Amino acid sequence: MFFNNLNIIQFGLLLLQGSTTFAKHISSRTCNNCSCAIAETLGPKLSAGASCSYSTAAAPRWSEFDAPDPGLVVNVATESDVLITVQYCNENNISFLAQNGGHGWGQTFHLGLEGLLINLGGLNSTTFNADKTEATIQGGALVRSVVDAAYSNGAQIPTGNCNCVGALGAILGGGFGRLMGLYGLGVDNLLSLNVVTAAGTQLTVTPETEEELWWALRGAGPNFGIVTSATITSYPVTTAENGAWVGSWIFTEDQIEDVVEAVNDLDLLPEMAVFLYYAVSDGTPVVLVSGSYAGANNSDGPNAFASITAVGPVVEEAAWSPFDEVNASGDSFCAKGGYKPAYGAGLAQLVPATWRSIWNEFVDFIAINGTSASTVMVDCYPMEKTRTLPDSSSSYPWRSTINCNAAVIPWYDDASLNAAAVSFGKSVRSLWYETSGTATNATYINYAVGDEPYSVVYGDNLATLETLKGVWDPTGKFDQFFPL
Ligand SMILES: Cc1cc2nc3c(=O)[nH]c(=O)nc-3n(C[C@H](O)[C@H](O)[C@H](O)COP(=O)(O)OP(=O)(O)OC[C@H]3O[C@@H](n4cnc5c(N)ncnc54)[C@H](O)[C@@H]3O)c2cc1C
Ligand SMILES: *[C@@H]1O[C@H](CO)[C@@H](O)[C@H](O)[C@H]1NC(C)=O
Ligand SMILES: *[C@@H]1O[C@H](CO)[C@@H](O)[C@H](O)[C@H]1NC(C)=O
Ligand SMILES: *[C@@H]1O[C@H](CO)[C@@H](O)[C@H](O)[C@H]1NC(C)=O
Ligand SMILES: *[C@@H]1O[C@H](CO)[C@@H](O)[C@H](O)[C@H]1NC(C)=O
Ligand SMILES: *[C@@H]1O[C@H](CO)[C@@H](O)[C@H](O)[C@H]1NC(C)=O
Ligand SMILES: *[C@@H]1O[C@H](CO)[C@@H](O)[C@H](O)[C@H]1NC(C)=O
Ligand SMILES: CC(=O)N[C@H]1CO[C@H](CO)[C@@H](O)[C@@H]1O
Repeated sequence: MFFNNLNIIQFGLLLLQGSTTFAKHISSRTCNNCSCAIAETLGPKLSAGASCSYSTAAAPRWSEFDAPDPGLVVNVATESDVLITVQYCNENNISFLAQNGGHGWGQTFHLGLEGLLINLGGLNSTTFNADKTEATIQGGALVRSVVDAAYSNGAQIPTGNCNCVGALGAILGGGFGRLMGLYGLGVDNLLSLNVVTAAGTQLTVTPETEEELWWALRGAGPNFGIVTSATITSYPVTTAENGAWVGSWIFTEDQIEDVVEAVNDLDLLPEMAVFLYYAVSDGTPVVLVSGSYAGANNSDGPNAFASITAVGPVVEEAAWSPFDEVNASGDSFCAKGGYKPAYGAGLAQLVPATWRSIWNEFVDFIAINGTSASTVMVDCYPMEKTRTLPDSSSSYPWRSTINCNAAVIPWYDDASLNAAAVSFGKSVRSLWYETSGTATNATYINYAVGDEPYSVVYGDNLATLETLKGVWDPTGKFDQFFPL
């Protein structure tokens, strides 16, 4: 949905001129729909920096496939704006959804023109305590801004890998990233959460204040509230150590079995993470492996990935970069727009024959005109640190199960390809599940779609989460992301 930008109402500017001007301005426009009425009555309650828009242009999404299609976007500027907006929606029976990085690809969003999108993008600060051991991330901060803030404060914060993803969007589902071998999952590093609840109250949630809600938010966050800010452990490191060596290797199709076996067998030290992709390069499908080794600029990286390079890549690139420049998964994945009905699976192992079958499916799909940005990917992480905590420590269910998150991302601009893309996505996901090496089908919530049985997303926590949902959100106001 793209409305004209001219319709943007700058509440802040208008409020500075007084409420009479505001009313006059509104009445001078053709304003006879429900969204208009909301903007008129909610707008004056918000802070000066907030604005409203009938366009989603200021809050673009990564994928247009089944994307929320709100009647009104509220661009909040303060944490109180979130509270006021939720209270207003509750009083007026308006459905709402918070948007952060806009990368959620679950197909469970159903916000329509009668609904309101709360764009958290203005809540983007990351601040630190004096000794840099704790950081407070606001609800709309993107990975890029958190990584930049951490680097310039001589610290590291566990985030997702891609610059463009909402930092808390990723963390509230679990939070995988290249530093998790050292620090554990994102949820393991949270210290407290400022939350706007379904009841329209603002709570500071810690293990001491609200033990059950604390547990639920760390794995199923989007079902239980809007986190306006989170305090998280930050790890001071010297500038020399605040970087990573990243190697990228391209292999040819005939090497698939050897490459997959090498990635599967790789001894992942805590500093490491490894990524395997199928992608199209200069019109040709290729197999790409990328390896990350966090720490100072020394020779540990190449040694650690020697079993990968032994397979014989046709192209090899490697460099050490300071952490604010490390983004090996590539800004290319971040590109917004187009249709990307992605499907994901959690894996305990990578099986060469499965990846051969997936290659064949990939090659068939990208033969369709306009699909060459499509990709198949898997991220594997050292899990020892994460497994020092018990499964029961948070509502993220697959701590002791999943070593790797895989996703297939069909990517195109022509909606007539939707059916072919969905079929390709589901087929690849089935291939993964069949040889996942896990006892049951399991998918990390942030890589899931919504057509899976919810036990695949929530595991054995499903019943407990449903009970807590009844306590904290009995009328299902947070019902857009794998609703419990
Ligand atoms: C290119 C790309 C790279 C990725 N890389 C990683 C990665 O390295 N590690 C990883 O773990 N995941 C990764 N993911 C998956 C990612 O975690 C999910 O897509 C996640 O849902 C994105 O969050 P977002 O804020 O960008 O999206 P949004 O669509 O804005 O949010 C997704 C859901 O979370 C809710 N939400 C977001 N912020 C808040 C908040 N502050 N409080 C309450 N609810 C909130 C939203 O309401 C929505 O329901 C990646 C995804 C993509 C597309
Ligand atoms: C509501 O009115 C505004 C202002 O005239 C307009 O920009 C917007 O498109 C309308 N919304 C719908 C859902 O018709
Ligand atoms: C609230 O809105 C929903 C539709 O969005 C409607 O079904 C329901 O009847 C409304 N409830 C009240 C009390 O108006
Ligand atoms: C944070 O948001 C403000 C207001 O939208 C913007 O001007 C600023 O550039 C953003 N900062 C970062 C680090 O993204
Ligand atoms: C990392 O070390 C290598 C080898 O000493 C050197 O060539 C390179 O310039 C260094 N990179 C950075 C960014 O310092
Ligand atoms: C491929 O699609 C583009 C538009 O996406 C179109 O311009 C082009 O003609 C198509 N090519 C073929 C061979 O169909
Ligand atoms: C797991 O996924 C596979 C492949 O999609 C499917 O055949 C199987 O029925 C699923 N298992 C369960 C228990 O749902
Ligand atoms: C290696 C790499 O992809 N570096 C990129 C990291 O992000 C910055 C800013 O987005 C880019 O300029 C770099 O090219």
